This record gives sequence, C-alpha cells and structure tokens, in this order.
Amino acid sequence: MDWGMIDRYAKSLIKEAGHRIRVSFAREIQIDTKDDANDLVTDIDKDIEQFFISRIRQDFPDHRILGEEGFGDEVSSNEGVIWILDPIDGTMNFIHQKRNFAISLGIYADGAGMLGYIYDVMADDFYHAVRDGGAYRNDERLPRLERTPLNEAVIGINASWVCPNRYVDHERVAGLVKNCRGTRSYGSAAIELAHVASGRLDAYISMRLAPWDIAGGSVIVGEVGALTTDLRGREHDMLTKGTFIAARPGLHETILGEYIHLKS
Ligand code: 2AM
Ligand code: CA
Repeated sequence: MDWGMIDRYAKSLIKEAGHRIRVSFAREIQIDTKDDANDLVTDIDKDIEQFFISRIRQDFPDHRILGEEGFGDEVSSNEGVIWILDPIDGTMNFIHQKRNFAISLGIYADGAGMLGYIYDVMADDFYHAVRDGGAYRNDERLPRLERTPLNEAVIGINASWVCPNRYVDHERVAGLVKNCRGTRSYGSAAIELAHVASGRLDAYISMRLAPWDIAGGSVIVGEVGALTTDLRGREHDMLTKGTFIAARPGLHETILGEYIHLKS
C-alpha cells in the first residue's frame, strides 16, 4: 500500500471539502434533528459526506468507508482499509457559531490507525499524522507530550458529566473539576483531540463518542505520546460508540484511577 500517495490524496480531498463548507455559508442551511432534539444534522453534513464517498469509491474501489451520516458502507469488521469520516464534527457549533467545527478522518488498515486528519475549517488549522511518522499542525511537527500533574492540567470535558447522568458518578467528576487547574469545552471531539495533540489541553474525556468523532484524532494524539482508551482503561474499539479518554501519560492513570466510576 502506498501510504504516501493516500496521504497526499486525503489532504487534498479534505482541503477541497473545507472550501465547499466555507462556500456553503452563502446559502441557507437546512437543519434537521436525528435521535434527539439536540442531535443536529444539516444538508451540508450530508453533501460533504457524499462528496468524500463518491471520490473515494471512484479512486479506491476496494476500500470501505464508515461515515456518520450513513452514506458509506455497513462496517462490522476491521478487515482491509477503512476510511472513518465525520464530515462535520461539532455540528451544533457549525449551526450556532459558524466556527469551531472540523472535518475528521482516520484511515485504518486491519484495525490499525495509519493516517489521521483533523481540519479546523474556519481557523484553517490542519492537523495530520502518519503512523510512526509523527503528528503535525500546518506541517509543523508537534513535540512529544511530557507528564503533567493534575493540579497543573487543563481538561476538556463537557459540563453534562458533572450533572447527574446515567453513565458516570458525577460527584467524582466534580472532584476532578475541582482538583485540576481548569476545564474547557469546545463542542467538537475532533478539535479537543487536536488541542490534546498540541498541548493546549492535557486531557479530553467523554462518555459518548462514536468512531468518526475520534478516528482521526486518535492517530494524531498517539503520535505525540498521549494514551487513548475507553473509560475502563481498555483499548478503544474503533467500530462502536462508547466512553473515551485521551490524556498525557500519568494523567491518564490518575483520572481513571481516582475520578471515573462508571455506573454499568
Ligand atoms: P457531532 O457534532 O459530529 O455530532 C460534542 O460534545 C461532541 O460529541 C461532538 O464531537 C459531537 O459530534 C459528539 N456527539 C454529539 N452527540 C453524539 C452522539 N449521540 N453520539 C456520539 N457522539 C456525539
Ligand atoms: Ca458530525
């Protein structure tokens, strides 16, 4: 497999998709809801996913595509090459703010993350990583992450998890919020992972993420030495929804050991 060629192809596809999204702001965006009233999707999410899929199917007919909006393949095994795509991660930001959303793409071979991309479209920040080749922001290499103690750590976490919820003991999470240096919430898992990769956040935690939210980001943060698992400390399964943490070494153990008690 010529990963260098696939890398160049993916970058150019993502840049073109970013351009299409920016141009789309000139027209009226159609907004729908999915499973619940706050789970939003627009016609642009769907258009962009279809744009990727038609190109990838034309140029890599034996690769499979797992996309959030469901225009790709039914993927139930890790075999072969799988492109895992979120055409717009942070759709609520896209609608409400017209910024702070990203295109997220991970390319996996037999379950191993080979290439990862996060494109923060409005900031024009392009993050990418090549397995065993390092991670980059706008082609500048990101340094390896050092250990940080919890009292000096800035943690990406959504305020929902400090309210009573069905996934996790919220009082423990409140202890985490109290004992770290500060918390931030950006509303896009991909952008939060980009921040972990570049050291702007020291950890990112969520109770409910899908493969396309984290496929690209996992490859990128892995290349700078962050640990990524589910909240039980197990390897994250790239084909199912679940809990997730990405953190600097040291912090990962502290957060899981002392502050996360899952309910089931
Ligand atoms: P999205 O914008 O692509 O839907 C928001 O906190 C983050 O969680 C975003 O990355 C968002 O992705 C993701 N998210 C929101 N609802 C989700 C759901 N029901 N399942 C999985 N991920 C979700
Ligand atoms: Ca999305």
